Amino acid sequence: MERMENFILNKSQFGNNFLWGVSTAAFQTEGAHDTDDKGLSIWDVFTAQKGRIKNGHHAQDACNFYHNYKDDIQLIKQLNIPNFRFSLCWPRIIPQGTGKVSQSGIDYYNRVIDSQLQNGITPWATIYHWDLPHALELKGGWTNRDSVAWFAEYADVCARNFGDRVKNWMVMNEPSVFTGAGYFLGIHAPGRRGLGNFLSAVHHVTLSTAEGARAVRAAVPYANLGTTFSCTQITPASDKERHVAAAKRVDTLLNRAFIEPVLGMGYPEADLPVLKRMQRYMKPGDIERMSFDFDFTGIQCYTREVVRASFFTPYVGARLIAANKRNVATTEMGWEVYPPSIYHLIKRFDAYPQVKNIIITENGAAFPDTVVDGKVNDVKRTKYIYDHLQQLLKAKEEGARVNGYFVWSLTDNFEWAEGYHTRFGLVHVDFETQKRTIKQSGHWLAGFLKDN
Ligand code: IFM
Repeated sequence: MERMENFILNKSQFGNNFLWGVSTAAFQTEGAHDTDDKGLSIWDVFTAQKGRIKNGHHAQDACNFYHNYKDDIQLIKQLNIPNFRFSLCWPRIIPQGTGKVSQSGIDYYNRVIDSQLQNGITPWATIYHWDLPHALELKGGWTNRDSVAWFAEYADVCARNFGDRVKNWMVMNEPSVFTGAGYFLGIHAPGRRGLGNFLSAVHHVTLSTAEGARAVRAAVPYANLGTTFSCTQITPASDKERHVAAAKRVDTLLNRAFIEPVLGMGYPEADLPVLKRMQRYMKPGDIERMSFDFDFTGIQCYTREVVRASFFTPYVGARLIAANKRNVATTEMGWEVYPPSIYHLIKRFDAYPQVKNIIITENGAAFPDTVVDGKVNDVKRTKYIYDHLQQLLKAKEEGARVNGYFVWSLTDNFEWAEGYHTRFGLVHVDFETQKRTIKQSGHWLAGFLKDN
């Protein structure tokens, strides 16, 4: 077993105003899938379909955060983590997606928010973390341009109900992932495939990001307002011209196509020609409507990808070389452990003059954890977090405007198509009994964050 030696990072190196936090999402943790008048989400429907989720897992109970929230917030306090990022479940708040608001949904999030504040924890709310109301999917979901108005209505309801106490808001979580996996590859909800579904969803989500932000800004003028992007460093398989060109296309898709329109730059179609087809879904004025001056940009980084050219892959002409074929260390997700990725991405995003402030709104790792004598000795996760913090600090010391780091995740939870097998938590969850056990990584972080 690797030993935790030479751990010399110190919280004070990051500065007094640096934000430390932990992130979760509603569908992955709450459970209580049919409590009160909650509507179905696309994930409730998707997880009920045979063969969609590994081992047939579903999230009807998940971590039962809906009922355990008080105890889980106590755990955050015990870990000395001052900021908690959680998401609001759209069909819990507006069961049919538009129209009637559920008072029990509002009351529930009021309890969750108040409990954080009573414990000295600052709430950070994500408005959309993938659980679209099923009623809206029946009308075309994100492929329907009406989704922009549906989302603005929902964002307004959230901001008006919670904005008196929640000052930190994120509009979307990782649009590249939920549009790519959900609307192009069909491996996430709602399980749709194909370029038409993907491009229309991307465009409407991008418009919704800006419209949702405008709704929050109107209701909570002094909100600290951001949105989050999944980003991954892309390395060409070799310096051969065709691999370098393939890497550039993949980089454009994963790291630029979602943020640049929000920064007012339009879609980067010059470097990824398939994006020209986005014109089919665009209307006059959309370029301006897609842009918004966010207070911060959330970067969520876990790994890097190595890319080679491939004639057989449509639209991008590139394929990823799986980490297990490259003889590198991986996490339980099969993702390469590659901490310099976070450094390079912070520098990249910092280079956009429109990006004012970067917060790492997710970073973490899944490893096979087991409880032995009441302890979880997850040395690899602790080292993963430590090594990423070191890379973040390097970027910060070089002048990058990065001012926060949130670990994914508080507890082990429902990891989408992977089910419960892949554990990301600082806190272990026995899903049979819902027993929580703080892992060694959690104890390490608590010590690191302790005021002294
Ligand atoms: O669990 C997910 C989360 O919902 C979004 N970001 C990546 C995490 C790990 O895969």
